[in-house]
Amino acid sequence: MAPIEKHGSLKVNNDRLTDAYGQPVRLYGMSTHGLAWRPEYVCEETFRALRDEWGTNTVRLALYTHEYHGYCTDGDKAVLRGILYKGIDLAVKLGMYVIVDWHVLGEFSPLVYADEAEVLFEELTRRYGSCPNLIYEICNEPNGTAEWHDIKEYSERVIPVIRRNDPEAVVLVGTPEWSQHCDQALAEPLGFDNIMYTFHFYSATHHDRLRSRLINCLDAGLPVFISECSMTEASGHGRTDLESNDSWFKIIDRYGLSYIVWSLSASREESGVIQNGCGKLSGWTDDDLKSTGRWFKDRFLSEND
Ligand code: IDC
Repeated sequence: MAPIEKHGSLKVNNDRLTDAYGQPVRLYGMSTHGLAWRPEYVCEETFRALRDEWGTNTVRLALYTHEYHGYCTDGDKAVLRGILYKGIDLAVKLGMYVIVDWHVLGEFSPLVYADEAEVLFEELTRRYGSCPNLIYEICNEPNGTAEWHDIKEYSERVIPVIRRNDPEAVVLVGTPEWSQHCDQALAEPLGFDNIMYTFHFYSATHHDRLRSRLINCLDAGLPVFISECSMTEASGHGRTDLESNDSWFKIIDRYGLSYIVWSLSASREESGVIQNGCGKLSGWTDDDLKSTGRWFKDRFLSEND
């Protein structure tokens, strides 16, 4: 049964993501790399493989706003929107959940491109309205000088735009320092329903200090969604740390968290789960995957949701 048939439209009940039947539900799957970098994976063959060969229920579409032909810099908006819509339409066709990720990163603060965000989310929600598959992630990773009050101000602009056309949609909100400061959201949460705050980890860089921060927030009842993680260093390169990764996944299991893995790409970096040079769009064997790909694929297949 397709994920959407099983769970229908999602809601945030207290601190939990729940399905149309009021049962707790967990989303898990792969994030694309930037849509401008790797558009080839936004195709039916790949999404079908993610659903049927890897057992995932969600795909995240990363639309960079700033870097490398970013949507708000030198990217071709029409082309990028075309790839984004294609990805959403495919996920809907295959009954998967789809996270539209407004990939704030190089510009630090989501306020920099807030006008463009309003335009895109207005257009998206007009187009997809009450489609239960969509989840809106309005700022991937604020960082640098961006503080929680900037993210709040931005959210208070963008969330009402989304709510006008899609009143019940689940919205994911990033936090300062590359979505690691969920404690600041806990201290001063947003005044909207159906919100989850994102938390990102890269197991070889992030250890106990951040795990404790996350646990404190979860124990205090903050709704948290891991919309990006990997077992590499935060650069996306370097070694993997299996032991630290196991500690992170113990938390994911204990609290029933959703998690999305960075990234579906055959890049030179270890976080790109497919071997550099492998051109396949589906049917990846273990030899076609890096150690990250093998680990996460096994993990997805062990989910029994
Ligand atoms: C990285 C990509 C890399 C690209 C870079 C651009 O893997 O190919 O050159 O972005 O700045 C994040 C970000 C995500 C990063 C990833 C790895 O959300 O965009 O991707 N990462 O560095 N947060 C922590 C790690």
